[in-house]
Amino acid sequence: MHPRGRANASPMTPEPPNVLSPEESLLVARVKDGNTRAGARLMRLVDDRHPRAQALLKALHPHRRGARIIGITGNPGAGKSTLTSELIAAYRKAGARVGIIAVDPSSPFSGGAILGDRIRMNAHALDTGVFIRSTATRGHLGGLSGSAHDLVAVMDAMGFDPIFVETVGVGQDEVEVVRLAHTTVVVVVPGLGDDIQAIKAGLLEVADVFVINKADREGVERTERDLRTMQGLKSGAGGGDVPVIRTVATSGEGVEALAALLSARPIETEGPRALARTRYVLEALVRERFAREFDKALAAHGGDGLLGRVLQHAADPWTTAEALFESVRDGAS
Ligand SMILES: Nc1nc2c(ncn2[C@@H]2O[C@H](COP(=O)(O)OP(=O)(O)OP(=O)(O)O)[C@@H](O)[C@H]2O)c(=O)[nH]1
Ligand SMILES: [Mg+2]
Repeated sequence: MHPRGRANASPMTPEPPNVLSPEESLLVARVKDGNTRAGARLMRLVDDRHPRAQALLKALHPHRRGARIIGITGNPGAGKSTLTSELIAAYRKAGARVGIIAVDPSSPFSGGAILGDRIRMNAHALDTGVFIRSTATRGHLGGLSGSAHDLVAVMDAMGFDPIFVETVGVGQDEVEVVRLAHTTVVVVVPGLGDDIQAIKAGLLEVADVFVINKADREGVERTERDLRTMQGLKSGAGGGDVPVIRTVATSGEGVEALAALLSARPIETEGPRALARTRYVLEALVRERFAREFDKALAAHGGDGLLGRVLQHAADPWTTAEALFESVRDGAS
């Protein structure tokens, strides 16, 4: 019943997983040389969680260059994509090749967001010095996505620097994904008034820089004051450690200043912050792997049938979870 795969593949001597075929080696070589088509191909494999993607990423790893990674997050419609597009222009003017990863929160309601991003960044569509990619926050099976990180790795090896990761700050996972960045920009807009608390605590926590975008609107002063107050409350001191920059993304106002501020920030390669970033990346990769294995284990244990038994109290959740965990553990080796 089982298809044998390639005719010459012996079941006793499986292909060493990390050894690349000549075609795969060529693909990796092209990616590190910055070839756009090769890069796009590898990113597709990464996004599809193709079985060969990891081996390719591992081979690419020695060619990473250490690009600056900038996270951009904020409430829906705050102007993140417009701002990113302006930042791209600023960095392009300075001669940089810029990568952008637009993270889709994978909600059924966000179908238009990515399209919107694409249109807003259309100005850069024909520029080979700009690479724009979209991806989903969650792995296909609900885990925290490791693919944003993997796409960053590919762009970094291709020589794009800086790399922007834009994500909508609506849920924990969506905010969390910017933790893989060296610097996180949180975009807010004026006019929130008393509702500034509507900016999720999670958003405040990840901010290295606040941007008050749409500064052409009323209430900028108040928003800035509120932000500084919240900072003060958080740090317990005078606050204000986190810089606040005003922009009008639609006219480009303030964008040069923002780009200058971002470029001046050190890229931390050691210390607690760098370790936390690394920890996040590893956790995302492990969780994603776990989510995949969990789904397999659940299916192997009867899928909906098993869920039904737990639901009907015919099986207890603890014993069932133990059995599933053991399957995940044993299957993952
Ligand atoms: N008045 C004003 N409008 C702006 C400014 N920046 C962006 N906009 C408008 O705000 C709307 C949303 O902008 P986007 O850049 O798509 O916002 P976003 O945060 O990327 O949106 P999502 O990705 O859907 O969360 C667009 O209509 C922009 O033209 C600004 O500085 N001032
Ligand atoms: Mg956007």
